[in-house]
Amino acid sequence: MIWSREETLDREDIEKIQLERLKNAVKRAYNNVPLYRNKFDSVNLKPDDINSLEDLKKVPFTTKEDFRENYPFKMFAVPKKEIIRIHGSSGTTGKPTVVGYTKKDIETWSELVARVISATGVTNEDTAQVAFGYGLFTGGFGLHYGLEKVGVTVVPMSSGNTEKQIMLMKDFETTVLICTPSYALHIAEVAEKMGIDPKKDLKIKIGLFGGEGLSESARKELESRFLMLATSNYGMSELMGPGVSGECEYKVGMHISEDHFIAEIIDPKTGEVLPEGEVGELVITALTKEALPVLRYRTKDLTSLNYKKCKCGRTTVRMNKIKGRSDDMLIIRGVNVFPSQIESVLESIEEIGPHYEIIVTKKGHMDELTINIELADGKFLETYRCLEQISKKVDHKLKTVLGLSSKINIAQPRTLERFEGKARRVKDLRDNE
Ligand code: DLL
Repeated sequence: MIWSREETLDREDIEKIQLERLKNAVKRAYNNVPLYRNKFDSVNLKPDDINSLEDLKKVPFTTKEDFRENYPFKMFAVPKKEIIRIHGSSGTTGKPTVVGYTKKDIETWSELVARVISATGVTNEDTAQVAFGYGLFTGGFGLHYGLEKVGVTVVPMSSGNTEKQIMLMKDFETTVLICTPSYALHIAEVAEKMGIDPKKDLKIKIGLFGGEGLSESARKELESRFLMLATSNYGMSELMGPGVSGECEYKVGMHISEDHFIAEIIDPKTGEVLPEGEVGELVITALTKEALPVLRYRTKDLTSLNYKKCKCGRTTVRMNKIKGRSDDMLIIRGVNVFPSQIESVLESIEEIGPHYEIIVTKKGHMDELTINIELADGKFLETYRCLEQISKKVDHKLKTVLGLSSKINIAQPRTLERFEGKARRVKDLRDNE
């Protein structure tokens, strides 16, 4: 279902709205946030110089470091008394990236999430279990308000407590599961251990998965284990949280709400804007955020854009699956390795499941790459030859793609670490040695 008329506007009409809102967003940022005033002044730019969407290219980028340096509230463009909510994303180290919302921001956020939810086919007839954490993380509350706006019956279960989660899913006849894909896979396994067959005993028909990528193998596994439509949706705290984009029932890219966000793809090295279809770093300008204006935010997420009208009737630009992050590149023995390359190799091998670990260590002066994989099915454990063949296959394919040899450890089904939120699959232990 299409929630808002704005999702189906002609390009000309979308751009008209974008330009008007962009001019306002730029003025709001320049007049109220010293960081933006300084950035504009440093390149001799005034808000009045922005007169077309093309002019956006003149605006300097905003980065995660800007948030860190302006911790906690210096990015806010409104007096503190107008802020009604604070969220934050935990960085790997130290202090969180802090974001704030006015009353209107919360309304906008709910609207954006309502669109993402409706695009998957969820309606007010549904019961949705939110298994994202409620707290500083934007996942729980973000989805919650959007679901209420659509009129869905919400079960605010939060993440964890998996057995109870499953019991309630069964008793409440939950039809929509909302969490990270990693956690959904874990829920399926725990259910089976409890003697509950997710296909028969649960009524989940739609999964709204986000906060991390949904690989095609994980999608396939979730769809067959739950008999559901598994969809991916994208967002980030700095841009509001979930609700930036989401897949419709056709699962051919995530629709971006363009009346609220302008998306660009840049070359992460040069900052140059790339044409439609090319892969690069996603840069987003938020057009309507009041509390915390964000101009040309470098998300570090690598993807490409597609402006073709979708079969669902939406005209909004779609972003393709995130191919990795520009900052998650590992340098192993001088070779640039993206975890997403390893994931796509593993995905292509049917004997192994969607859980894996990438471990980088140092032996003397040599970097070592170890990949822990898990068998999809215990039957492969039966013969040593079988295991050896799988291991050789993985090593060979990885060598072809990465140009590096790696050590492959094969674990029994259900033995690698499982996650209740976002999975942490890469462990670079070189600094610890
Ligand atoms: O993860 C917001 C969110 C919550 C989105 C729930 C969707 C559902 P952060 O914690 O700030 O915010 O992390 C943002 O997560 O830059 C991506 O790298 C990654 N990410 C989020 N959604 C997806 C997705 C939330 N669908 C960071 N596919 C982003 C791939 C995703 N990566």
